[in-house]
Amino acid sequence: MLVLTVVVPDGASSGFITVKVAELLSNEYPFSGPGQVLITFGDNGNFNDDVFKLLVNGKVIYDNNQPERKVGPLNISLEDGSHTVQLTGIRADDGIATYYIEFAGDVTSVTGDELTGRDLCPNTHKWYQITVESGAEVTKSPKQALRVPMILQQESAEDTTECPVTTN
Ligand SMILES: [Ca+2]
Repeated sequence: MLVLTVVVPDGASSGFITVKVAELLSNEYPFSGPGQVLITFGDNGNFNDDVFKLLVNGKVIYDNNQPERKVGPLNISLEDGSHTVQLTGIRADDGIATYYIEFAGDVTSVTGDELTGRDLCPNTHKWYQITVESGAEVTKSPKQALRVPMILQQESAEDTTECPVTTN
């Protein structure tokens, strides 16, 4: 057996590797790199005041104490298989923690909590189990199926708050 060291070009995520010697072509060797998952999340309430933290497989991906309408898409490399995504509430000053999360890229399924809501209160969590399959993005259609359009949730002072009110 002959061992060859092959450098896969940047940007190639899956396909076949062949070796060409003179005019002779080898067999095709299937190749797939890690899956590329795109995660977008934020505050979709009409008041942009809520703060969330994102973890994937227990590792902090995004942690910033500023309310954001839209964080991402964050590009995360993940091996094929099942992975855990966690969105944690950090701040919801008005007591209504409006959130959304979207998955795109090499994701074939998402299960778990609601992808949008108004109850991601401080120190609570939303959990998602995603299945990653490298190269899925190119074969999947339509990939928008896993995404929710940004429609702002209405919040007003008359609304009942979803989060326990803390007095400092
Ligand atoms: Ca809010």
